Amino acid sequence: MRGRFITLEGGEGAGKSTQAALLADDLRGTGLDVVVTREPGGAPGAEDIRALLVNGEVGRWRPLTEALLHYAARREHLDATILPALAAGRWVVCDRFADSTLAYQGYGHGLDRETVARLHRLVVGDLGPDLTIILDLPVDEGLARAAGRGAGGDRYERMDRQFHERLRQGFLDIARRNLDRCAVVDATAPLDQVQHEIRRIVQARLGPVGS
Ligand code: T5A
Repeated sequence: MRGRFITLEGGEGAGKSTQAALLADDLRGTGLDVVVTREPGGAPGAEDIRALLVNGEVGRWRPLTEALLHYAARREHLDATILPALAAGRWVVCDRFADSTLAYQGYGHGLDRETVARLHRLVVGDLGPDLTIILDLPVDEGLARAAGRGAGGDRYERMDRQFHERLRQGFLDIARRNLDRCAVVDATAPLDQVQHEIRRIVQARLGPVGS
């Protein structure tokens, strides 16, 4: 039986990586075989493309070029990691996926929705998450959490505050337009409460899991 595909989305520092690991542990505790992966990246070639995207000057790429790089990495990630895992019956928990392109390159950088949709149809087609958790929190809080990790921040963290506000509203709009697939979680809550809420949503949306 095909595995399930769950994505975590949201702005900078929302807690996606932390919650992806916790969710995977929860699912493994029920006997499931789980792969945790991320975008951009998640496969050797895709990680090479990631380096082009997260490093360097803020204005390094034009919006369409940037979207093409994300979709190139995504196709590699799908073929090398996600699709083989799902076909083998494994569950895939992915830290960001295509909603991030619409939020960042679309709502954030102003690339129009139809262009992103056309790229998506060409590169990804009908493949998509069974469930998307959108972690929502105020921009300043997310940026402060991300900054707390030190190292000066990656290219996206250095983009201006208005950009981050647009993509926060973008993720909320994506959730409103995809009620069957998406659930928004208040990421200002303590870690364990966010974890509990995600566990509740997974069970409610995907049914009892594991053995
Ligand atoms: N991107 C990506 C695009 O522009 N288009 C695309 O199509 C895709 C796929 C790299 C960048 O690429 C862009 C978006 C990104 O900027 P990334 O590696 O996922 O993507 O980078 P970030 O989103 O920046 O990921 P972060 O690692 O910064 O944020 P997370 O994963 O949301 O947050 P996390 O778990 O690392 O937590 C951050 C800090 O907050 C604490 C954690 O301990 C950690 O210190 N924390 C909490 N503190 C208090 N309460 C809670 N509930 C907390 N949860 C976590």
